[in-house]
Amino acid sequence: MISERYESAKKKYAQIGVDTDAAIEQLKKLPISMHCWQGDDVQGFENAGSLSGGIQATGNYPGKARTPEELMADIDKALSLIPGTHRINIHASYAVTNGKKVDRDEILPEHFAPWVEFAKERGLGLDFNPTYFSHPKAQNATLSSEDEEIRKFWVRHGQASLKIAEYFAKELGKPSLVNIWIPDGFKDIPADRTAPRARLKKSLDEILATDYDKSLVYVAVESKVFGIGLESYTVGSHEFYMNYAAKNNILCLLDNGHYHPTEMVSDKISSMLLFSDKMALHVTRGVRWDSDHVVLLDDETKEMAKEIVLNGCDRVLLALDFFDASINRIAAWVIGMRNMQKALLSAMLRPNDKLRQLQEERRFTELMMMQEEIKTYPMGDVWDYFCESQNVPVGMAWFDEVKKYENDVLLKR
Ligand code: RNT
Ligand code: ZN
Repeated sequence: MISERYESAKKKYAQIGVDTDAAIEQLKKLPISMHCWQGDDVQGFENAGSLSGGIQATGNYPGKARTPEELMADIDKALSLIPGTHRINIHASYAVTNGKKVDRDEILPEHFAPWVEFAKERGLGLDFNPTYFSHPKAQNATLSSEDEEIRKFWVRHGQASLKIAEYFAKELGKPSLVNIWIPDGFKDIPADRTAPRARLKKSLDEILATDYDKSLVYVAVESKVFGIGLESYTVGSHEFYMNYAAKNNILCLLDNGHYHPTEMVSDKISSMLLFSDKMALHVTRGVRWDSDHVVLLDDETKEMAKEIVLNGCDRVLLALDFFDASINRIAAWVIGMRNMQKALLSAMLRPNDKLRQLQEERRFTELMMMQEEIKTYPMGDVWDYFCESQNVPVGMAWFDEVKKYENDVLLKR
């Protein structure tokens, strides 16, 4: 049944010059970095209390992970329902210290050994994020702090993070991305916009001066337009990081929740990649603000996927970033990951050369006709076949597994 549907879809796509087998091969090899923090509402293992830094998870769905074992089991469950082999994105606040208090500037590779073991056994890659929030020393500012002791503390945290990512890369034989995001900013109009940015620049210089293997560790900086309680000014703005990254030969990470609501990240990717070999993305869904809703198969996700496919999948380090505590957290991961993959598949199933040619020849009527017609092509049949060939549930069947896990595991927590 599934393979029959696939064969018929394959023929239909072949008529417009699209090779569905090739698309499946490409999708299979494309890793997405699944963010560990959807599993516990960005709580981490430090007992740090509430989430700070102008970001927020809302909802109180039962069964969130409370320990490394629970979080890893939940990730396992999610991965068993997502086709392909992926990466896991770890935040520093998910260090496994077995009850010992280890401050952020003291974290060592050994505190992440269980994550490495987890990844190794499953053939996953690992990415790393220093955690510049939910900490007493992050109450005012971090890398841009006017308090030299605080600023230095957070510089040490950044330096420690590079060493941990280097350890990930060496152990797993795959490069690791370190993504730096800080919440620093002001609620109201600043008197001086320059001084905090100058300090952030200095702090980043100090972090990057660490001795680390640049072929194994990619460093990215993530900008933002505003946060809750930090509405008027963000130290790490888009222009700040775009210039910093270009000058220092590191990567920009674009989070599509971090721009003005009508400003599209899909339109930025081509420009970024004309000036650097690689960039990184946090794919999320902002509803009216940077609300980090679960990624859907919506127009902008598809448009970003199109740009990734057109510009080279190996040039965009792809991660998800959302935290919805109002629904089953494992389902949230599965929906978001599968949607990102569906968006990529839909981009791979476009007759991209033909469409490009129509644009170059300014045959816009035909271009519009074709782009609209392919929207109802049988991508679902290719997707189902892909899921089946990857030994994951086809269609809605995965949800039965989540419900069972909710009853057997989550509701008992
Ligand atoms: C915050 C940034 C950042 C965080 C994670 C938890 O607005 O998007 O990437 O979501 O570090
Ligand atoms: Zn982000």
